[in-house]
Amino acid sequence: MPEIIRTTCPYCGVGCGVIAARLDQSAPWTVKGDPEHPANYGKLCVKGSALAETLDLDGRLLHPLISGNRASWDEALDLVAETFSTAVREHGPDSVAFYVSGQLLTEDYYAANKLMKGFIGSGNIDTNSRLCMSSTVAGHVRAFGSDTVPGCYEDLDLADLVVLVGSNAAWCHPVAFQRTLAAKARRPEMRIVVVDPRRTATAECADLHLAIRPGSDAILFNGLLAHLKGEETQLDVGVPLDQIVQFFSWFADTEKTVTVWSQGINQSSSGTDKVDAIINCHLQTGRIGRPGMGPFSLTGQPNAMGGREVGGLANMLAAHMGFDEASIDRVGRFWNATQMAGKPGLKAVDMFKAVAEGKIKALWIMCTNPAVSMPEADLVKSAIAACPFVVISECEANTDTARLAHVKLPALTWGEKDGTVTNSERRISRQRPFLPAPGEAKGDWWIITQVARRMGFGPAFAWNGPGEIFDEFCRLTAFENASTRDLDLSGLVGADYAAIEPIQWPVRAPGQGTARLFADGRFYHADGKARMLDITPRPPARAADLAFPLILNTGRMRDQWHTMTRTGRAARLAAHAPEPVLLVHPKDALRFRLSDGGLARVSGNRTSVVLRVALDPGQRIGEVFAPIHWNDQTASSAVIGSLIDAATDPHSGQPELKQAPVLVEPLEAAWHGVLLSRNPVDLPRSFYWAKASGAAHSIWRLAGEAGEDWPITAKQWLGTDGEWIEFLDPNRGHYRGARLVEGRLDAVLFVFPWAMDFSPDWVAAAFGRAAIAGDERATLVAGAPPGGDRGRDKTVCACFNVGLSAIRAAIRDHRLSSAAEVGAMLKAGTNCGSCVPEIRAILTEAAPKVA
Ligand SMILES: Nc1nc2c(c(=O)[nH]1)N[C@H]1C(S)=C(S)[C@@H](COP(=O)(O)OP(=O)(O)OC[C@H]3O[C@@H](n4cnc5c(=O)[nH]c(N)nc54)[C@H](O)[C@@H]3O)O[C@H]1N2
Ligand SMILES: Nc1nc2c(c(=O)[nH]1)N[C@H]1C(S)=C(S)[C@@H](COP(=O)(O)OP(=O)(O)OC[C@H]3O[C@@H](n4cnc5c(=O)[nH]c(N)nc54)[C@H](O)[C@@H]3O)O[C@H]1N2
Ligand code: SF4
Ligand SMILES: [Mo]
Repeated sequence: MPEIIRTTCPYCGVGCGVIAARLDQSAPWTVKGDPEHPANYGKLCVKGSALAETLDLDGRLLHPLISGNRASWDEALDLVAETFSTAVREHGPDSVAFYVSGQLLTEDYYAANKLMKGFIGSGNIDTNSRLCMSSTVAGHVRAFGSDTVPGCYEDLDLADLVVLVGSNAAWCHPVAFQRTLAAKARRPEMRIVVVDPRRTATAECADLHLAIRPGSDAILFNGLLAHLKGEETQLDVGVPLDQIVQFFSWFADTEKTVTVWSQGINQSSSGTDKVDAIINCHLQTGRIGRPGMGPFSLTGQPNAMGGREVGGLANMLAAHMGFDEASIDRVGRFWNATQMAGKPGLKAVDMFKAVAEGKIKALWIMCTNPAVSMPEADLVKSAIAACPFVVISECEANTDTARLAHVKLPALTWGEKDGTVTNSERRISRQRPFLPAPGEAKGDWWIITQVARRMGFGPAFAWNGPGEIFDEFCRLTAFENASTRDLDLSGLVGADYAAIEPIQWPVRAPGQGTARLFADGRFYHADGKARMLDITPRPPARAADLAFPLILNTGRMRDQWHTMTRTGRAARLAAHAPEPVLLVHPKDALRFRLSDGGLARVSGNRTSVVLRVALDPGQRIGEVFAPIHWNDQTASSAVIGSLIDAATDPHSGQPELKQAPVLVEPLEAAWHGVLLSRNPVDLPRSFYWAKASGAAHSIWRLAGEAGEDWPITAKQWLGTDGEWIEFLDPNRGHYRGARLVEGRLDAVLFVFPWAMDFSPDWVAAAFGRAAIAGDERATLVAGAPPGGDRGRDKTVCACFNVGLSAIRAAIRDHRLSSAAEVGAMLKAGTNCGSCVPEIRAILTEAAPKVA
């Protein structure tokens, strides 16, 4: 019998509805967009489209572990409860902490927050949203008196001007961005402005791109505000004056303007001020809360908003209430709390500092990987390693953080877990399970509830399922609200949990969501008015200097999600960017002696990483960019958080993750290699490697400074047994070795004396075969496919697997001149559209140059 489950994508804050389906119990699950979900109307980006390729259980944590040994749930839960209780008893409530995540479901989050703030009695629960949204939260609260996102995605359809500031939405919020482009295609008079120091895929689609000096956004928006007030304005943000004049006049003249922002604004030591500098311009013009206009923060994680709603940030209490006396009293009464936290707890950066100082005796990390994602990641890692008791709730057995935990609790993940999430436009949607729980894995809400009961708080944690938690949360939002708080879910109290349809809060009556707020000019400050903040722009905490002459900008790649624990499973997603890169302007490459495709050592104050150089004229001179995804499981040394100081915003506590001074030096390698292996290989960290998923194998790109005796080294890594086929060049610059086990290909290693873009696709295909025929064996250790070209073809369109060379050839042979024509011929770019900017760039490059 066919099965069809409607759920929500686990990745970005667009919050697309997806349908998981299979024809019968023996058929594989397929995933497609839900045509009825208002966040995406059936569209999915490439990450969403590849979800069905990420469902295998390889590397999953399936049983509770105590000090690496399998334990029963009872043993593990008892130990966690006992250790936290003892720490609280001996050292007080503030000696323990939870560090949680915007990828938890609302019910998990609510339970964790209630346990810490209502029963343990400390504010010490903070979330990775501190690294993500906290400056927007602080900016909203200062301006509006509440953490309210005023508008919705429909405003992107209706706007005549969309300004994207510090947002690479083409890659990070693809479905919302494609929706904007579709609106522009219908109404070509609509304009898009992108403010970003580098020329991103998003900027490629803009009518105007302001490549401002990093960190100068508040100067720009202060200047715009002055312009809107009719004042003479002078400003220097590092772009030509005519571009500024153009932007200011478009903004001034366009009533229907939406300003979208994301991490280029938030991840700054003055992020809160930047958020308010943007909001000021909307308040000044009254462009807020009405169709087609408003300030619009795009949230990152699938439930960044839900976490804010339940109070997952250390400085919020619950249900959009803060730590004022009346709220503490109200929430305490609602919860029947035995021990209410009386003050905000430690924010992420301070929390890990307290861990390092030995002040935190027991730490519980849920659904996040701080050893990779925190600034000063190296120090965070050693702090976690030194903490007397660390618990992790994870679905993966071996993340950089999980490796350091004393107790590992196996959590359900997407496809298995059950609950709700809230997207960027305040829309609450259900995540529903369609897969069975693997091993002994349990939902995060269940794990937290079990620990709470064992700590003696049973009556307050008596829930039997996430539906009961959600109902309690809805009742809290309504409790003594009387329209004093924006977050009101009274219309969902008593709702049929299984059947909840996507709906935007506030929901004051059943079935009645709210698309926009503030159109009536009423805000949530006591006087009902909004505040315009007087902003004094500040530069980033540290400038480049002689020792660290370049500014490192960091962020995301199109086809990977954070520390890759899910997207890293899909070979299709790995193809777009198989290695950790450093994007460098050609002039900086010349200045710092870096070559395209070569390696670079990038150093901060304490540590360094090794990345693959890619020249990119879209970088500002003096600025380099590195993606955040690679970690100790996927690369020899690429945790870029270890290069970044933990300078934080004074209002939000959000760290400055976008501007870090670094030193970049070329790294000359004596050899380069590519390794393909069916089984895991434990490679030393003494040389460069980066790992990616293939269809039936993993693929490592390698390079090293010291020579090796390859026939010996190869067997040390891969094993001496089995059948080896080898080729060694007399001058020892080339080595190729293949290992077969019972006739089946197990591993192949290629070594060459220079860096090259080498992808042995014909060897990769051989991993899919049960046996390797005699005449095929020699081709395994040939340097090129039988009669073919050995260069790696860069995947441009991951949805239809279309490579760069096919696109170039089609443009050349058929004289194609638009992305639409390329799409019509090759299908490239016609599904999620994320690669359309790249196709446009290829067209531009191929276009005849006009003198
Ligand atoms: N593919 C993919 N999509 C994702 C994620 C992912 O991991 N992968 N993660 C999700 C999450 S949690 C988040 S938070 C979002 C993040 O979404 P975005 O914020 O759009 O992504 P980032 O790449 O972090 O950074 C955005 C841009 O900020 C720019 N920037 C840097 N400094 C400045 C500055 O001083 N001023 C301005 N104006 N811009 C600057 C960078 O050049 C970068 O292009 O993405 C979400 N979506
Ligand atoms: N330099 C730099 N650093 C950054 C950023 C940047 O732009 N630059 N961006 C920051 C931002 S915006 C963010 S959001 C963070 C993200 O950083 P992290 O939150 O550290 O990254 P993830 O890889 O998403 O970690 C989620 C973990 O939860 C696990 N997991 C998945 N599903 C479940 C589940 O249902 N339950 C449990 N218990 N575990 C689960 C996954 O296996 C994974 O290990 O990184 C931040 N760090
Ligand atoms: S835009 Fe892509 S990653 Fe984001 S929710 Fe939709 S399908 Fe998922
Ligand atoms: Mo994020």
